[in-house]
Amino acid sequence: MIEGEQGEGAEMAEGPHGSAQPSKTEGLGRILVIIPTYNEIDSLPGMLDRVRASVPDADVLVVDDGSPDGTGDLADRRAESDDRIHVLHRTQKAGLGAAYLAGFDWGLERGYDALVEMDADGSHRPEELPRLLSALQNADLVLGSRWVPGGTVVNWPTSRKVLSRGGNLYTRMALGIPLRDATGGYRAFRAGTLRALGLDGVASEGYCFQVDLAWRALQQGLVVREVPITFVERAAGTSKMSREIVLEALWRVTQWGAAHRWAQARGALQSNGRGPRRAVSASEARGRSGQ
Ligand SMILES: Nc1nc2c(ncn2[C@@H]2O[C@H](COP(=O)(O)OP(=O)(O)OP(=O)(O)O)[C@@H](O)[C@H]2O)c(=O)[nH]1
Ligand SMILES: [Mg+2]
Repeated sequence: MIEGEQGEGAEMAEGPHGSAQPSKTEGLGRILVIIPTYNEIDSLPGMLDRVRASVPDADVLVVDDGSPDGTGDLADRRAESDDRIHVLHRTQKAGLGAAYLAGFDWGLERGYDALVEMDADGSHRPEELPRLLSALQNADLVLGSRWVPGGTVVNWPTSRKVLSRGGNLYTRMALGIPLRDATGGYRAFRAGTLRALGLDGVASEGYCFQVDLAWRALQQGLVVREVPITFVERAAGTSKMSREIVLEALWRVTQWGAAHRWAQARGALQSNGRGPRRAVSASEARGRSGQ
């Protein structure tokens, strides 16, 4: 189930993006903000400061895949002086999806109630975190969305806008879902949502990981809300986006869409076939019993 327009309007009424927002996290329980990193030494310190200032009661987990630039060591130093910051070290770069799955496991094992996905490169503004969490009060999954009214991107070249909008249009059409931004990675999940998604079966790695989780949530009938965000192009470090990541998304979304349509068509055929048979057998049964 999707709650789009209504949810967006409600969120936008709370104030302009980036303005000081009262923290609306009461009732959500313990919150964990998961930040996957690979070579983000220039961006991470500022992000940690901003997350801690924006939602002081939330814990932060940095999931570092052995960054050669020392991001993991920097995170360790921050964790030593701040009880709310934690670090999960992994030995090699294994993709965004695998890093998040490890982060989710870490958080669920420790009993967190709400888990947030956030990039380290400044694209996801920590100041918008209270709005995402506030929306989670009435949802199972909240998507920070660049492509709903009120959402925007800053400093993106036209080529990236075309790729993101095109990818989302294709995803919407292939899967038959109304989400405007299924590829974005600024999200808040309830712990129960993550448990319901069957994370053991998730093999997607890049953008596709985000589509995979949103698609699973919709198929489970969970409440998914899109909330407008201002997405800012990274100011430091280098993108890990690659042609392989785009191709993976294209391939997997096409497969899921085809499988879904096939299941729908088979279901329709079967129920067409079953309807009359059921009626016949019922009347036969009545005939046999002499009614
Ligand atoms: N732990 C881990 N983090 C990763 C990996 N790949 C990317 N990341 C992190 O995931 C976040 C998103 O990656 P980006 O390179 O910003 O990818 P993107 O946002 O799609 O691309 P840009 O818009 O060009 O920045 C960043 O915090 C990265 O450091 C990985 O293999 N392992
Ligand atoms: Mg980025």
